[in-house]
Amino acid sequence: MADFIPEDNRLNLKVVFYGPALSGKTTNLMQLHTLLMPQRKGELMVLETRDDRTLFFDMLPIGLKGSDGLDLRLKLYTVPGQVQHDSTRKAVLSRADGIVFVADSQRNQQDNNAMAFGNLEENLDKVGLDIDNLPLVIQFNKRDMAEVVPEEDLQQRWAQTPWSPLQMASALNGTGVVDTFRVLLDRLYTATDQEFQLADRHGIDRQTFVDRLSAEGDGS
Ligand SMILES: Nc1nc2c(ncn2[C@@H]2O[C@H](COP(=O)(O)OP(=O)(O)OP(=O)(O)O)[C@@H](O)[C@H]2O)c(=O)[nH]1
Ligand SMILES: [Mg+2]
Repeated sequence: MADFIPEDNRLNLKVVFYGPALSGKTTNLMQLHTLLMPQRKGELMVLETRDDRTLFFDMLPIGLKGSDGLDLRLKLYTVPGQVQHDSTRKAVLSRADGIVFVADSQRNQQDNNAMAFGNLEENLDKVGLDIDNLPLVIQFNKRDMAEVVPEEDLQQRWAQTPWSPLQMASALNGTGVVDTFRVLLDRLYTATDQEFQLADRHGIDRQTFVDRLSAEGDGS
């Protein structure tokens, strides 16, 4: 749940990367950590892994105080995708302000995607969040792999949902990671502006919000 602290003029927001096991949630966070400007990000916490599988969560803090004075802080989390970690997923999901659902594009992973999306709907309900009112972006990752479902089929399949169009990515080489994040930020702005009057009260328009939280560095 977005949290405004008037004494510090600080706004805290939480974004969760959700999806089936091995879809590339941790890889998305690692790429954001690499690609975003150094001043905009803190340390990437990669917690409790075994064989590169997330057992608890990863977290990357992002944020910056602008000349407008508002200290915008975003915490990006990943959940563990493996089925057995459901109680951890629910805990990480609680009070989320936005979701990036990372699906796996490989043909043989489509049932796992559907199951994980159903699990997201279920857990959102359990933590008292309404999927229809939550900024949510769906990314189909691993486009570089053989045997992926064609983009056109995926776009068509999701066309009648509020989450169309889908974002395509190959997180392993960074493609589509920042773009996905910017679409999420755009949707997050709409929701946050409604609740906290970012434009009227803080002078922060959509472009400023998105750019401040997703400015890329020069690789140094
Ligand atoms: N070829 C390819 N491999 C990827 C891509 N994204 C991630 N991977 C690989 O897929 C494996 C799983 O990636 P992770 O980012 O750890 O997946 P995760 O969703 O965090 O998995 P859990 O923590 O178990 O839920 C790793 O070996 C990654 O290098 C991609 O776009 N293309
Ligand atoms: Mg992970």
